[in-house]
Order: sequence, then structure tokens, then C-alpha cells
Amino acid sequence: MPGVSNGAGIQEAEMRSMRSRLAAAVIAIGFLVASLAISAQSIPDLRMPAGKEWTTIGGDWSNSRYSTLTQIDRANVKNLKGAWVTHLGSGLGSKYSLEATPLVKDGVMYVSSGNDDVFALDAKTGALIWEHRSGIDQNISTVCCGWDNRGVALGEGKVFLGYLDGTVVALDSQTGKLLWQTPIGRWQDSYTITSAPLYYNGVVYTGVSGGDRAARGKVTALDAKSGKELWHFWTAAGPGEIGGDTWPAPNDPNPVRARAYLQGGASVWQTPAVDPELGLIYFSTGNPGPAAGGVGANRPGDNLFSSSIVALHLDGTYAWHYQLVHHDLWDFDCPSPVILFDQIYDGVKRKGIAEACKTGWIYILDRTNGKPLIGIDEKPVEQDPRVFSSPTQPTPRGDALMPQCPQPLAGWVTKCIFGVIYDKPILMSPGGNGGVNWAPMAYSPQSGYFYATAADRPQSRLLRDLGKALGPPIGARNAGTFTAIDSRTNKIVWQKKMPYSVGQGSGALATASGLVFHGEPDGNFQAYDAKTGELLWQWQTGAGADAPAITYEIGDEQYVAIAAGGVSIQTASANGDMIWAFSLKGSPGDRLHPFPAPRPPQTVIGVEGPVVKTNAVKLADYAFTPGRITVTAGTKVIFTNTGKEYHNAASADSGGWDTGLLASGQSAGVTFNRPGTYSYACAPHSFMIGQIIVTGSVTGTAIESAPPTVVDRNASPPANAPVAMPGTMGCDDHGE
Ligand SMILES: [Cu+2]
Repeated sequence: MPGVSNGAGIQEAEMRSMRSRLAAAVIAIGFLVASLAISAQSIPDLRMPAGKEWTTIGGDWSNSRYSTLTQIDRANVKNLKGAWVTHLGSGLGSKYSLEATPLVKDGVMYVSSGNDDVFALDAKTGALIWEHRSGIDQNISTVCCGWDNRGVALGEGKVFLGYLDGTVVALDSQTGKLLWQTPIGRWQDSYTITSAPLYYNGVVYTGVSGGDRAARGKVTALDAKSGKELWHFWTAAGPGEIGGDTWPAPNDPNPVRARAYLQGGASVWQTPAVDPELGLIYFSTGNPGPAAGGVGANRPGDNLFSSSIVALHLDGTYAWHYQLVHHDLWDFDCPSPVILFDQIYDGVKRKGIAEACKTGWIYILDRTNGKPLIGIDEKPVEQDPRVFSSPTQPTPRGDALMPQCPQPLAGWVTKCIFGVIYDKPILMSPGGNGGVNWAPMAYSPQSGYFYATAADRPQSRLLRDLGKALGPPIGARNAGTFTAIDSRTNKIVWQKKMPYSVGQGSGALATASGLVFHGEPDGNFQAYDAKTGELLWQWQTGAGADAPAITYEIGDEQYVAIAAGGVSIQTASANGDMIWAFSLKGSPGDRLHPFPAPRPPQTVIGVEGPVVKTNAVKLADYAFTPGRITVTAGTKVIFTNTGKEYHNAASADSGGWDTGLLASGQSAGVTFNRPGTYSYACAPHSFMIGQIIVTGSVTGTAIESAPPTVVDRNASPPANAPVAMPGTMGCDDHGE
């Protein structure tokens, strides 16, 4: 019970746990002994960085994703080889992503798939010990950004995780048997859980997703023994609560505004950090709802605690907050996990907290009080009273992680960060994916650097009506950056231009031997020199290596492990179901070789495939088929949603047409009256892109006086088609 300030509580809890196990002893003596042995070990001091084990998502309670292991170092990492690879047989298919950080404890690896199935593997061999199939409803339709799960938490001999259906469950860590389940929201109300929970001192803490679908965000604390809810904290503050006056009043004559906080978003997409000495838990929040951060007209005010860092006391009461983006209009939320760190500023050791955000900045605060440690200036930004723009936005001193203005693109009006968007298509950077989306940073106390991966891709935007963030237009860069930033100055130490958009995905793992590990969407798992950014090693895993990596030691052998299964919606990297572990010894007989490279994601947005002569396009989960068609001018192209999810087809050049969101089975028509090449995308799934090549009309000049495009929302819809949900938005852009 090393040095935990309220360790007495843990002891108490452990004793109760042992007593209940004693009751079962008559039946299973052997099992009892094993349980006690594990219980006795199960109170590690996770204030310290990870060593031989990796027992919580961020490696420690600070989320630093830093390991003290040094067997694999800068000199020998070139000899790192595949030790084992295990196919989970779960999460295979285009709707799934594999985003989990594995945990390792007592020689067992615990990892979850995009279907919320949990696997316990022998961490030395990859052999399956047990599996728990979630059995979640396959009809869940409110998942923001692909089916995924970021991982599990361990404590008291249990494995905790959140399901996409809004349930938190506890499994027996030795058998995988379900011990309790507690619904904390309904998926039908857009409450889905994708983040890994945090276990600390007898309590399981979890956030919820769904802020992009008008769910009201919250953090919930559950009793680890029973699953009983202890408290919840609304991240979209209500009337009378701290921050409640930053939303329209509930008696606002406009009924949409009056209810805005109830659909206020501010999801908590990732695992909180905890400082046991200060008795605080910390997390960052997503964009405000409704409508994915758009339509600011419906929610005048700062909309606390959206796009913020929030600190709570362990009883769930408010301690402090710092808002990173006021009255967000751009989906600039902050889904990456907060990191706690200590650093010297002006000769004084300070307790810091850092958050990398979709804005592309890292925000560095004093975690005792939420005040900036380096300086964050409120700078005036472009205004538009129609969307109630905030007059200023917080602007950290230091360097941004990627360009905050788009590169010029023919036919586009471009704007930089915090530019106004409303009724004209604008090309803007950062896009709704960031910057830094959910990819976790690492912090090395050795170098004092943060290691962050960011997207560098613009997005086309139009706010009016639905708060649309359209996809990145064809021809736009779809790349990223990998950066080391000095925590003392918030300035870049080194930066690598990355070929792919890596603001969502693997992020970084740092080690005491001066290495940083990172997985690429093209399947390559990589090691870099933490001081210089030099690429030292890579290994092709065979699928998008887009989950955070970990390291651990068994016997005298250090392993590095990563899940490789791609990120479906945001990155469109190759799907898979593999868990890879690497070591210097490698596999018995060196049997394991790099896998064949999968199809990599696009580095420039483009449309692939043959051009088909048809006026019918299917909107499937998740592709337009055919992706490229040709018609003569004056033809009405019929778009029909044949998928389960909501899709639309909307101009991804400056044409401005949009079918609106279509529910399964619904159709809409768009008449193209002018010859030319038209690009379009699906707003919820910006990687869904298509192209229509319109050739000269057979009827000659008759249509030349007509508008270039005409949308028919009611083109031959099937009978009894469900009505599209208003104000929902997609994922591409969102926290998850
Ligand atoms: Cu779509």
C-alpha cells in the first residue's frame, strides 16, 4: 500500500474482499489461495511510471504512457522482432476499429475488441486464457465514430469495461465471468461508452460518448464491488450548477435554447487521471452539443464544461475547470487523455497537467488550481453574431503541433483556426479531426518532452441548418505530424512530417531507454529516438497499427505490444484483429516475420475506382457505390441509403449541395445541370467520398439557365421510411 494518501480505504476494501472470498473457501480452497495471492499484489502505487507491468490504460495514474524499462534501447531496438501474434477473432468487419491499450498484470494481458469482447492472453506466448463475448446488440445505431473500445481497467480481481450500449460491466479477472453490470445510459439516447474506465481505490470512473448526438456528457463513479452508482457529474452544467449560466436559461422563450444544456454534449472520451495526494481526478471534455459543435445560435454562451479540462474531488464535487475553446463552433474538442507531470518553472517545482487538443495546441496548467503554467492568452477572433461567436479564444504561448491554416486549394475560400463559418463553404484547418483527436500523448520525465501525434488535414465546413462539417475535399492533404514538445517551454524540440492523419490512433509510448514507440495507419509499428525523432525500427503488422502501444517484462524479457486492427471511420485504415508482442529474442525459431502490408489510407483525398454510367448511387456502410459515376447534364442522380447508419451526400467542393442526412432506406435526388466534375462526401463519415462527372447535355442549351444543382429531398422515398434525425452529426469529426 505504498504511499497512497487514503490507503486505509484500500486496505479496508481489500479486507472486505478477502472476507467475502473466505466465505467461498469451503467450496473452493485452491481457488481461494490463488485469489488471495493476487489480491495481496493488487495495490500497486500507480503514482509512479509503469515498470514490469502495465496495469492501467495510461500506464500510471498520471496517464504518462512512460515506462522505466530499459532492456530495449536505442542501440539494440533494430533487433526487435515479433515474439507472438494472436488473432482475437472479434471486431472483423468495416464497422469495427481496434483501439484498445492492452493491460498486463501477473503475466496476463487483458484487451478488448471493437465489439466490447474481452480477451485474457498469456502475455509471454499470446495463448488465450479466457474470452468474454459481450453479446451487445448489433443494432446499436448511435455509435459516433465506428465500433470501438479503448480498453479495460483492473482492480480487486476484476476487469472493468464500458459497452457501446451504455453499460459498465465487471468480469472476474481469472475466468472472464460476468460479476455485475450497471447501465449508466441508454444507447437509444446516444449514451455509448468507448473510453477505458479508471479503477482507483475501490471506485470505477467512466466517461460517456454521444456528445455529437446530443447526449448530455457526464462522468460516473461506480462502486467496484457492487457496480452501484456513487455519483455522476454533468459536464454540460445545468441551471443552478457551477457553469450553468453559460447556457441559455431553461425559461428561454426559444424551446431549443431552453433545452440546450440537456443535449449539451461535452462527452468524456477518455480515461481520467488521478492525483492521490491532491485527491483530484482530471479529465478533458468534448465539444458542446447539439449538432456537433455547430449551430452556436442554439446555445449562446461559453457552454461549460465543453472543450475543457475539469478537476473533481473524489466525491464528485467540482474543484476547478479551464475551458480550452469557448462556445466551440468547429468541433475543436479535446478527446486526448490529460497527462499529469511535475516540472520546474522559474526555479520552482510545480504540479502540472497537460492536454493536447484538436486545436493543435498543448495546454499546460497547474493541476492544483487550473491556472496556466506557461501562459495562455485570450486573443480576439473573427466574429459572427448569428452564431454567438466568443469574442476571444484561449491561445497558448508556444508552438502548435501542425499548421493552423489550410494550404490553398483551387476553388476554395480558406480560413485559419477560429475563422467564422456559417452560410458559405469554407476550407479550414484544423479540421474536425484535429489536431490531436483521441490519440494519447506520452510524457517522459527523463527528457521533459511530450510526444504527440496530430492530423494535418483541412476540412470543408458549412454551419447553417445542420452544423455541417463536410469532409476534406478532394485534393486536400490528409497527413499528420509527430512532435516532441518541451514541457518547460511548450516549444517544438523535433517534428516529423507523417504521411498519414495520426491525430486519432496510436499516439506515443515513451521509455526510460530513450525510445518512443508509435503505430502507423499503414500497419508499421515504429520506434523513434526520443531525443532526435530519428526512426530506428519498424515492423509491418498487417493491419492499421492504430492502437496505443505498451511495454512490460516477463522473466528477463522486455516486450512491447500493440493491437493492430485499424480505425474504421476516422482513419479508414485496414481492419484486423491482431495483438502483436515484440522482444529482442523474438519468436521461437524466429518463425515470425513481418506481415504483408495492407492497403494504406490515402495521403491526399481522392476518389478511386472505375467510372460507371448510372444515375443511381448507394450510400452503404461505409462507401458510396459506385464511387465514381458519369451522367449527362440535366440528369437527376438518386442517392439511396442502403446502410444501417445515417449518411448524406454533400458537395465536397464549393458547390454547396447536400441531400441532408438520410436514414436507412431513404432517397434523395440531385439534378446536375452543368457539365463538370463534382466531388462529394458523407458528413458523418468524411472518408466516404464520391465523384460525379457531368458531361454535355443531349438537349443542348435548354438547362443552361437553370441553377447548377437542384436538390430533391423527397426523391422516390420508400413507403414508411423513418425520418432522419435532425441535428445529428458525424463522427469523422468527433471525439471518438
Ligand atoms: Cu456516412
